[in-house]
Amino acid sequence: MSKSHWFLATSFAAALLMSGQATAHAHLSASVPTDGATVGTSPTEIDLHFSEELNLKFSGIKIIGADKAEAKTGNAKLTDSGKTLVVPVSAALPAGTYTVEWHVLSTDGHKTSGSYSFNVKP
Ligand SMILES: [Cu+2]
Repeated sequence: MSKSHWFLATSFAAALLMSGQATAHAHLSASVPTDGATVGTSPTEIDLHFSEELNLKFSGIKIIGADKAEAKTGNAKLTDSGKTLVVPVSAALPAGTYTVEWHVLSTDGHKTSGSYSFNVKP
């Protein structure tokens, strides 16, 4: 095999491998509070459980209140073999509806994002 043919063959193999991994990016599989939940007291942290291991540096959330104000959060960390993103809520959330906007990078190099809502009871 010539050098250029070898290059083509390895590129093709790499492309196949990468397309195989495309189905493995991180999907949100569970959260605390759960999607649509109404909780009696403000959560002290938001837990997002994903299907894949995450890269913490490029993963995070925003907690948006009804008035579009962003709630203050602490430093995120990973647990559960890197699959669960834990974000501390810095100050108690007043009663209302909150949207969690998340974005993550899984260790296979794919970015995913989404959002869900929960309510804090008055
Ligand atoms: Cu992926």
